[in-house]
Parts: sequence; C-alpha cells; structure tokens
Amino acid sequence: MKSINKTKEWKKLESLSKKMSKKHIYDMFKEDKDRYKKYTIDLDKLTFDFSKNRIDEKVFNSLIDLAKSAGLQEKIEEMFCGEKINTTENRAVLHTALRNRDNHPIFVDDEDVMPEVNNVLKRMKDFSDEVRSGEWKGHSGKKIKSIVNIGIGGSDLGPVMAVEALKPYCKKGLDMHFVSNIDGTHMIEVLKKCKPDTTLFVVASKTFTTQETMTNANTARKWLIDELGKTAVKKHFVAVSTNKEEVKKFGINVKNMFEFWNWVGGRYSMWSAIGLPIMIAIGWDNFEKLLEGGNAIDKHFRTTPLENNIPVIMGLLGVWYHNFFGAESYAVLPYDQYLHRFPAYLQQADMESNGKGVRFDGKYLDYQSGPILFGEPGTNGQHSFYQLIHQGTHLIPCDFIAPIHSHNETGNHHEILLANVLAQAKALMKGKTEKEAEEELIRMKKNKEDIALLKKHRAFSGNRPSNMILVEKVDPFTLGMLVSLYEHKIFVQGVIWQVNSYDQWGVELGKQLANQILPQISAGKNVKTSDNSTKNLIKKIRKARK
Ligand code: G6Q
Repeated sequence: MKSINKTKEWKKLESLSKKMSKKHIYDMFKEDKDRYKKYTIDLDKLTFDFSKNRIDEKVFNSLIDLAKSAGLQEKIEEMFCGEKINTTENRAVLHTALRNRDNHPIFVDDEDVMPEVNNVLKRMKDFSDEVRSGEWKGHSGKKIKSIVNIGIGGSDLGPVMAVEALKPYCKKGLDMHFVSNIDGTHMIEVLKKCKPDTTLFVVASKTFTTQETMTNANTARKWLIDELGKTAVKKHFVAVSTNKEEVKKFGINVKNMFEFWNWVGGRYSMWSAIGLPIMIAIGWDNFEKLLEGGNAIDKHFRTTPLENNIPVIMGLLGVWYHNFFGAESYAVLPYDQYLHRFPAYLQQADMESNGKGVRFDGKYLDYQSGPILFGEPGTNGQHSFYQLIHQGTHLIPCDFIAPIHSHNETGNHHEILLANVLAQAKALMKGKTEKEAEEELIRMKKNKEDIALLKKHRAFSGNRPSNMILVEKVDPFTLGMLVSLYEHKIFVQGVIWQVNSYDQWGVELGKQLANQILPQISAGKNVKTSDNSTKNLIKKIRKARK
C-alpha cells in the first residue's frame, strides 16, 4: 500500500500550499467576482458556501486529484454496497441502509438487510405510537410521562443531540431524559424528576455489557422495583441492543427489545433502534423526515461528481488545512440554540472515527490524521474562545451553521444572530490591517504612543478559513442532512488518511485498567499497581473513604 503522502498528488499539494501561504482569501474575492458562485453548492434546503477558504482553481483541482488517487469513488461504492470496510472488526458499515428510503436491496453476507431494517422500524413506530398516545400503560395503569434513555457514547450522544435539536417537534407532556455518566449524580438527579409509575426506561446498549449503562440500568431497576415490585419491570423497561441473551438476563422480555446489527457502528447509530427515544419524542412522521434528510445526502454523496460533492469538499478542505498548513483543530459553530449538543455529538463522530495513528496495513502514520474538534453555539462562543480563532497563533478552520428562519422569531433576535454569524466569517477572512487599526485609534483621539502599541494588538491577520452552511430551518429533514453530511465528511478523510474510521480500540485500555483498579478501591484488595502515582492515589482514596 503506497502511503498517501508519497503520491505525486500529495507532493503537488505540498508545493501549492507554499504558494497559497502568500495569498489572502480577501484578495482572491477582489480578483474574482464569481468566487461565491464558483464555490457554493445549493442542495435541497441547504447551502454550502466554501468560498472563504484558502483555495484557488489549481488547489481545488489538485485536492480532487488527491481524492481520486486515494480511490475515493470506489471506496464510496464499497461502503454503500456493504463491503466489510471495517477491516479490524471484519464488519460492513451500513448506517446508510438504515435510511435507504427507496428500499433497494443491500446485502451483507448474501442476505438483504432491508426487510429486517423495515421490520424494526415498523416495531419502533408501533411502540412509539402506543407510548405517545397513552395506549401503553405503566404497571399501575397510568400513561407514561417520562422517558429515560440509559446509554453512553454512541448509544446516547445522537439521541440527546437530536431530541434537543428537534425540541419544537417533541410531544408536549412527555419529558425526555438521558442518563449516560457512571457518576451516580446523573441518575439520581434524573430520578428526582420522575415517578416510577409513569416512567419508561429505554436501556440502549449495542453490547448490553457496557459498565456504565448496566450499572445505571440496575440502579433504575432497583428504584422501580422498590416502589412497584418486580413484575413492574416489563411495563417500564425496554431494550435496544444486538445482544438478546444479555437483554433476557437483565429481565427484559425480548418482545420489548428493538434490535440492530453489528454493521451499525455506535456513533453512526441514531438512525437505528438507538433512535427510539427520538422517535418517541418527535413521532414517526418526523423521524421519517430525519431519515429522508440523511438519505438525500447519501444520494448526493454517492452519485455527484467529486468536484460538486459537498461531503467530499468538506473532507478535502480539512485535509488541506490539517496536512498542509499544520492546523490541528477544527471548530463547528452552530448558530442555533437547538443545536447546542451538535458539536459534542460530532466530537465523538469525528474524533473516535479518525483519531487513529495506524494505517489499514498496520504501518504507523507519518502525517496528521483526525483533528481536535470543538464548538459551542453562537453567539456564546464569540464571547469566549473566538479570541484565539481570530488572533491566536493556531490556524483553526471553522464551519458555521445557521438557519435562515428560527423557530422563535421573537423581536429581531434572529436577525441579530444572522448578522453575527456572517460578521464572524467575514472578520476571520478579512481581518483588519495595522493601518486600519491605526486609523481607528486616530479617530478615537488616542495619543501617539498608545497608537504605536495598540495598533498591533487591535489588528487581525485575517485569511482564516471557514465554511458557511445555511439551512432553511432546523427541522427533521435538515438535521438528517447535517448529520449525514458530517458522517460522510469523516468517511472521506478516513479514506485519504488510509485509516479505519469504524473501529475504536483507543477506548479499550482505560476500560481494562478501570476493571483492575476497581477492586483495589472497593473490595479492599491489596494495592498492586506498577506506578507510584496510581498506587498512592488509590491508598489516599481508600483511607479517606473508610
Ligand atoms: C461508538 C462506540 C461507543 C459505544 C459505547 C456504548 O461508536 O462504539 O461510543 O457506542 O461504548 O456501547 P454500547 O452501545 O455497547 O453500550
């Protein structure tokens, strides 16, 4: 396998990056009146403007050539066709099948997965209809008022993010809660808001063995049984899992288990039965629109030539900055309060997928792979970390996401919000020269000494890249589009970096060590740890907790 950084396409980009370092994005706008048109793509209810990037035609075409040399088009087909592209776990990667709304057959091990996908969706629909209508009664004959999803990582972040993002579509009178952390505080604080006879727990775990989820589920079960008795469990617990045996062992009737499959990765699973709390909250019709939005991007990604393909371009722009300009991080900045968990969701999707240091063939990478992703909803971020993005020493490419219409058009809030998002993108690009800063200070009647010092502090280099993603409104369809866009952007980068985006061995070591340390803290076992720091900390904790 030829390393991507040894290809002629990569070398060409290296030399182009040196030339591009001398160019300013703002000047490129002045030189080309059509720049916005050239570098903007409209798709359905979404607009992707990537004109404020350090690219020109040569760079853009060379990035596309890099994608071609990495065999991106073929790899896209492999994913959609159910090839086992998760090589270290020998699994297909088929979250796209979960939203395959035209139902064309997709085969894994010679079996079409679509009948089962549709069967589970139908069961989810029936169940969520029952809960929403009040037909599903708790043990004491009362309607369900609180749903508590117990899951972590991929079995939590997607549903929380989507339920928050789609709040205007959530059923009134149904309170949605999510418990993930092993910290008992998380569960206890949620239980304080619930009553046993009107609460439904959804235990969401692909493996049904995850320490945090099973510990939390057992605590919830005890809380319920203490109040209503053991027979209440069947009316107040359902499971989402791939592991029937463990679900049975926990005491949940498999009739109340919603299945998914090993070809659905945790962080790509919100479209599967893991999305059950989303469906309960927003109803089948809206959930279907979410799937349709995801599917619209799938079709775009699979069929559109690379040069007009939004996730491909997003992925390549990231590669451009991470590998040729030394950018190590990447900010996703949604200007919609309902999207406040979107950056957290993407942190897992992106960093768990491409935070890898070994190539497919087992060789270590000698170039940078997945970036550090962070973000906060606008305008909060502007009053905290944007300082560093504007004037700091790091180059941080940004994605701004904004809806043209708000669900809450109150006064001129939304116009102010939109003005801010456009202003931020412009400020990053244009900057402010020392001369402009100086003129400003003169107008402010500052003295000469102050001007000489302050003009530097008040200048902005600009030339800092960003993408602008506008959607009509944050609704189920556009949310589906957004999530799917980022999933495929991550895929594209994984292909270029030659890493398996679909395993997550990096989370294992900590789990193993926690299992060794736990008995030393709780069961009074001899403290046997190879390093002095861990040993002394265990001793200190034990002494204090005696
Ligand atoms: C996601 C990861 C991980 C996983 C959690 C929960 O891609 O695999 O975040 O989702 O560890 O696992 P379970 O669903 O098996 O409890």
